[in-house]
Amino acid sequence: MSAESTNDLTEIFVTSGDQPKPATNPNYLRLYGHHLCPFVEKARLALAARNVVYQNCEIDLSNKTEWHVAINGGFVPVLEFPDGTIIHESKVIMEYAEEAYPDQGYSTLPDDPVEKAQLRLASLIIDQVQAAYYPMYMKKFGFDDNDLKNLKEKLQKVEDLLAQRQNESGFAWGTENPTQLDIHLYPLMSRLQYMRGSAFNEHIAERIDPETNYPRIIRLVEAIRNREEFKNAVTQKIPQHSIIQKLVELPEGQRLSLSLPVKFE
Ligand SMILES: N[C@@H](CCC(=O)N[C@@H](CS)C(=O)NCC(=O)O)C(=O)O
Repeated sequence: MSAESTNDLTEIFVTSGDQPKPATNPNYLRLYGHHLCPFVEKARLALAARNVVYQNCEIDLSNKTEWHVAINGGFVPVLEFPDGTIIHESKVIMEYAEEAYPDQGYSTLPDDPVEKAQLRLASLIIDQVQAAYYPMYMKKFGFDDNDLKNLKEKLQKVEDLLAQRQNESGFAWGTENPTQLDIHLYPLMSRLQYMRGSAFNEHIAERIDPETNYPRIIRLVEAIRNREEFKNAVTQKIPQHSIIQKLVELPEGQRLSLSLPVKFE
């Protein structure tokens, strides 16, 4: 790891708890993350919408360094600027990407302040879906009928929200380009779709059957995935399956943390 490149765009890896912090990149932003983290995925999507170039640094979250814990308790995403300034929290990074590059890519918010507020209000729905998703992962095969009912209700709320404005583009706000609402929805909704063919196929995917029951959600997921600028920003299906497999094999009561490397077969 000592030969890492800290002043160009070569991807770097922090894989052990005693690895020193890579020197600040004097030429580019650096995004500290993990390729399986849905919050990092939001940051990557927002940066990609604005066509922002950055160096990627993958962090082993099962083996945290002191310097990372000192930044924010050891969470990702973290964004570092060429002068060493650091920001974190996916929502904060999304807003930074939106505001700092008005002449690049496209805006992920409407111009009109009232529309903007309405979109932000609609985006809060993701917190409810996330709360319904959590037991599904944590209880694994102990996921019960009440959890399923709750999750289905929340997904129906998303489907109803999409029914208001989604058009042929597939994006939630009926816009030509994706908005922050799409970026908030995509990571969780794509994970739902990625349960197909995974260790959670029969237990969860079959019972939710998103393709039949939530066609608007699936259309949004596909619309995001088909965008050229997001090709390298979205989490891929095979790594997603590998993490579900790891979760399934995890001893009861143990917490899953995102390690490196993750085997993709
Ligand atoms: N509120 C944070 C949440 C980020 C978060 O939970 N990231 C997870 C990975 S998906 C993490 O860093 N976990 C480290 C840990 O649990 O110790 C954000 O939106 O950025």
